[in-house]
Amino acid sequence: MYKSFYFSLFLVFSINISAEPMDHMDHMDHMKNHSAKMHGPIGLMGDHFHRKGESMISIRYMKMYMNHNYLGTNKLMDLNILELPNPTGMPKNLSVVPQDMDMDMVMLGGMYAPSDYITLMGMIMLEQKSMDLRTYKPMMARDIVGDFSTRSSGLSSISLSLLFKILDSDGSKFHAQLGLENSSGKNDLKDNVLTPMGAINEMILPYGMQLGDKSYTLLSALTYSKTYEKWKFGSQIKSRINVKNDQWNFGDSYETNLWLQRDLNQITAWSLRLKFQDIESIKGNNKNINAPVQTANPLNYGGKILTSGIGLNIMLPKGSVGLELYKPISQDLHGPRMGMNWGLQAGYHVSF
Ligand SMILES: [Cu+2]
Repeated sequence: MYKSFYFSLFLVFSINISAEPMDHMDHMDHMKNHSAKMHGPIGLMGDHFHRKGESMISIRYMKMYMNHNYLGTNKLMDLNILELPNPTGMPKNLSVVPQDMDMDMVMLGGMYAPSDYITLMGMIMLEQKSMDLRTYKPMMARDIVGDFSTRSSGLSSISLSLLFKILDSDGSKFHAQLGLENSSGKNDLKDNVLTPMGAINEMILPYGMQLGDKSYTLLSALTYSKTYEKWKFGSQIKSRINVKNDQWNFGDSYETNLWLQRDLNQITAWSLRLKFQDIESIKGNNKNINAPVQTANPLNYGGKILTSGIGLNIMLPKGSVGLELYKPISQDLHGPRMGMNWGLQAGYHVSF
């Protein structure tokens, strides 16, 4: 299936080469579309391309809060998790249970179009993660030993992409993205952990708390949008495929986005978005990551997640701001793992 995806990418590039240059009507069309819905919902990446000579910089802040454990589509209580085996060794059962997690990210982005057909896009991501956990006795009555928190922060990843324009006429825009992401964040960070025996040990943090996986990922996407007066409809399919790792990597993922935007007035547009993600489990492992906690198992990552987003874009005298709030509609997770409760993204773009 993904082979045919690449074949169609190749096909659209070939068509693009033979495409005719932009005519006067297209230019008029562009001016008419200069509204708050010129950019898609703020949480989308690479949703638009630029015209020759244009550049853009953006800063975005993203937050995600998780506070429930799932196995498939079912919510789990701590009690259920304590009954599960510990695949990493002793003790026999899982004994440390994640309670909640906050992820805060800052993304710095730049875009530049050396021609009407190609836009370069670069992104740097900084991340901070913090997780609260509860430790239980490893056997017998499984009493609570205590609570503790772990934290990590720093550079997470850098990416560079090319966006290829395929179509831009009559309010329809269609483009492809091809890029490479280097997850350059540290993959061996340590923090203090409360063990089931009641000791505090410094240990290498589980996969999900690391800032990166030292891998390279191929990014590819196709984006289509259609503007019709006050309305705009958009869709994007996207894949992230790991091409080179160091011991382990976060799983490949496939994502589909559908969104609808409507102008509220000259400078404001609201949006509704549906995002479907299919994320694979972690590939490979680090032998030093072993603790009686679900997150130390590479299989307990990923799943199928359908998320809704409601957003607002506002044009400013210089640039524009966007806000989007997220709530999952359904989660079928490779658990036991924590699922998202809510998220948000806020950002500022300026073009020149
Ligand atoms: Cu841009």
